[in-house]
Amino acid sequence: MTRLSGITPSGHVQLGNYLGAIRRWAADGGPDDLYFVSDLHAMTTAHNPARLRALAAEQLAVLVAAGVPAESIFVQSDLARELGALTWVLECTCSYGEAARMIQFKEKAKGRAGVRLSLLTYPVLMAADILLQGATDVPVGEDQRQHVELARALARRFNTTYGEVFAMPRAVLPVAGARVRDLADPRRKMSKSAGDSAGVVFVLDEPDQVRRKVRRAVTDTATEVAYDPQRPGSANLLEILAACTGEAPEEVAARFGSYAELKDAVAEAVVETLRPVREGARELLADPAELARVRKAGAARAAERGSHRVDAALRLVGAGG
Ligand code: AQP
Repeated sequence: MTRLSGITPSGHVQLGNYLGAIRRWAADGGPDDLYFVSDLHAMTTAHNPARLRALAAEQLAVLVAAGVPAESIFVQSDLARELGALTWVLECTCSYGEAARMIQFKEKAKGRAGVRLSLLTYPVLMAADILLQGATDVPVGEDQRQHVELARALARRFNTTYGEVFAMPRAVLPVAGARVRDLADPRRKMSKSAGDSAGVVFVLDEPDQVRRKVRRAVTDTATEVAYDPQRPGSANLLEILAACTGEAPEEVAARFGSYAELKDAVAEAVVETLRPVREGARELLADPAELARVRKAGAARAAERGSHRVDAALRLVGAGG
């Protein structure tokens, strides 16, 4: 079984990415699991090249510092040649109607001017990500399920039309991690690309920034601290603290007499949980030669794992040498 998970450098890595995904990748990953920084996917909407490069480096450093095995990490664009060729082969296997049916495309393109063609075709690049690496299990949320189904349909069609090259992938439920909501607007999830980052704790934030953001978190008018999912602001703080301490949110709630005390405890727990990751990532970012070494080794392994599939696919469609 090969599980493949990605993180898109669409903004600075935030606490939800860490508690909901990265921490799990480090703790529960199997020997064949793969993790990648999907920088090519961050180009489907307007982007800034220098910022994209810096964010991809930051994510790589955070993954390594968080304890995700370095040998299982790679940056997507380091495989741009293999992925570009495979995406083309898969686009030639995919109908326009299939791509245009993707709900994510319809939602993201709606009402927008100058929509990039890549917003329509990125599920095919995602299929290439999956099929190149021979991934069998792709942990995704509901919103990405349709894309994994597309990858599966393309793999099956290719294999029956031209010859067996690809393993059949399936969407699997991600290991349940914490769902973190925005501290300033707990009705929405914490996101790295949120327009207003007042309620977003970034993994590389300095401790004082973390404390400030947590102290300003929106709670509710009730005075006693209790865990009630209908009160999203306070529930969010209790869930964050519980995720940091490994307890249940109800258990945590019983310890506090006021929101001020709770916020202090949440701030300290978050600062301490993120400390080793922040310090490790900053150290790596300050050592570009070491970061480049890690990146190059990951790219070489990923290319070695996947390039025979592109070669075989090209040969079978009647292309390539
Ligand atoms: N708030 C969150 N709580 C728990 N888990 C979260 N994840 C993201 N936000 C939260 C998980 O982080 C992993 C990597 O995320 P992604 O890069 O694939 O994109 P995303 O889910 O869309 O994350 P963001 O931060 O919200 O990015 P933008 O702003 O670009 O949309 C995934 O496993 C995700 O579940």
